[in-house]
Amino acid sequence: MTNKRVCLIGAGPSGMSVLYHLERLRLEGAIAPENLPEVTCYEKQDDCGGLWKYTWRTGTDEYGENVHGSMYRSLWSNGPKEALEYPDYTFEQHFGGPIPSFPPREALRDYLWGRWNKYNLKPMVTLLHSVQSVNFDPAKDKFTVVVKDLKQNKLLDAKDFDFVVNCSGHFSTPNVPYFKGIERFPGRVMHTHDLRSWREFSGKRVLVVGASYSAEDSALQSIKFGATSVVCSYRSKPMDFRWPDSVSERPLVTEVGGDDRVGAGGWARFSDGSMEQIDYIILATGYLHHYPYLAEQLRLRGPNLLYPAGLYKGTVWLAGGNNRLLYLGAQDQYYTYTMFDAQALWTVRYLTGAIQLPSSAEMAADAKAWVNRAALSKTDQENIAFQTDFVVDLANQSNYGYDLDVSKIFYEWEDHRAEDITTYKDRQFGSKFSGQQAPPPGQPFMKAIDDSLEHFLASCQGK
Ligand code: FAD
Ligand code: NA7
Repeated sequence: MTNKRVCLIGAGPSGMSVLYHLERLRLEGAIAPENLPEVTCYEKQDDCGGLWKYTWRTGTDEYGENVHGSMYRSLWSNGPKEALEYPDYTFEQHFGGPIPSFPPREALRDYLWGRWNKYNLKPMVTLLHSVQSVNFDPAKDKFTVVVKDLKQNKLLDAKDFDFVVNCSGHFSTPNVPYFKGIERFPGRVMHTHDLRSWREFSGKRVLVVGASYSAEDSALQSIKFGATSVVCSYRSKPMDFRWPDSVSERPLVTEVGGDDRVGAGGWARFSDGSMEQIDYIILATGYLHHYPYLAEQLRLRGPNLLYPAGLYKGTVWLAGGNNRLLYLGAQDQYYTYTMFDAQALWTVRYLTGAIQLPSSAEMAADAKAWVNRAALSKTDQENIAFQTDFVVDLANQSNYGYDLDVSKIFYEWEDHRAEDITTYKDRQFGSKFSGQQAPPPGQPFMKAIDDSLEHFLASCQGK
């Protein structure tokens, strides 16, 4: 009997956690050789890191692939680092001392790499290879996967796999709604997926559509970089933060328009009948679950939810009944790195035969119970409690070895956000795993412009 063959798609935090636990357990001798799967990890970018690998590109890349990156310059962690810290690799271990609770993107990326380098994971990733199609062949009882070698511009021969682990992320294909008149709006219209720099908003009046994390950050970053005003337009409910005077909220935009003369501005009308003069439109309207390479019957669809339907343990794709397609990181996210990590260890235990699946009926009932509970979760507090239970359940099932519940940190973070949305990233938390209390940042978030690791570390030391 040959060992199971696994196709792992994507080398972001989720995919790398699968490689991490597999290699860790292999080195610990915890997996019998006959249970060790043969994993091939395909990553379409030229390096590991997923969204944390910044790219200046937008649209399509040099190989004609859709650009994966949705992160922009000047992105600081939106949650405290203490809420995403790996228990077996703390920030203190990585940086050799305390750092503030809200680091910029480069510092988080550096931290991720520190953990990946512990087991020299990069050579295990086949970079610049984009998965083009995944089909399940019932006759062979295998997945058939076609991959494109981007550098050679060549489709490789189809390969058979017993399992597919999809870690391709779901904050990469923008959800782009239409608003009446938008095709004649005289200013720039962009989705946050394509945002890279905030400098162009200096001196401008900005309309932000959306009322979630991207909308919040777009409003603050625009102001930070000199926008004169920001109007945020919500579909369901306002963010209702204590905004600076230059930021306001309106109900849903119903129409936009403007004057075609060069240099003239535009306007937006809202469902309460009010109007605003605007120069730019930022669509902070979220992302689509978009897996065009997966066969129809394997594709997860729908909105961004804490528990997408049809996934046992939020991971095993139930439709079709072969239970050998897994999705990691497909949830909406309060917990991030540690949630992916618990999911990854659960996945590794399943792939190596240490976790056995219950009957189809039991799996469907379990998934449905989570879906039903998620539907009843409305407030941030309830959502955090929900995801905590989800993560802890996965960790318990997979013998994770640490208590991943950091709900208290998230509750406190929500309180800070409600107190003052402009200063919550300047607050400090204590680490559950190192015991270390974070120092204040070198500069307040609303003043910090240089997002480089060097500058961040220098400003920490300057404190
Ligand atoms: P991703 O990071 O998206 O990685 C998926 C990988 O799959 C990519 O490398 C991609 O190239 C690859 N891939 C996709 N399709 C294919 C294919 N067909 N073939 C081969 N490879 C493929 N989280 C936080 O914890 N803190 C934050 O401050 C934070 N800020 C965020 C800001 C923005 C703007 C966005 C969009 C997200 C943010 N997140 C944040 C959440 C983020 O989703 C997670 O931190 C994390 O990156 C998800 O990891 P992942 O591995 O599941 O997916
Ligand atoms: P989210 O959290 O999925 O939020 C999307 C927002 O966009 C949400 O407020 C939606 O309103 C709004 N939306 C979606 N469609 C429309 C239309 N048609 N009209 C108006 N508003 C709309 O995405 P984010 O980009 O904010 O965050 C994703 C990740 O990136 C997150 O994990 C962060 O870490 C960064 P709704 O409330 O559904 O009515």
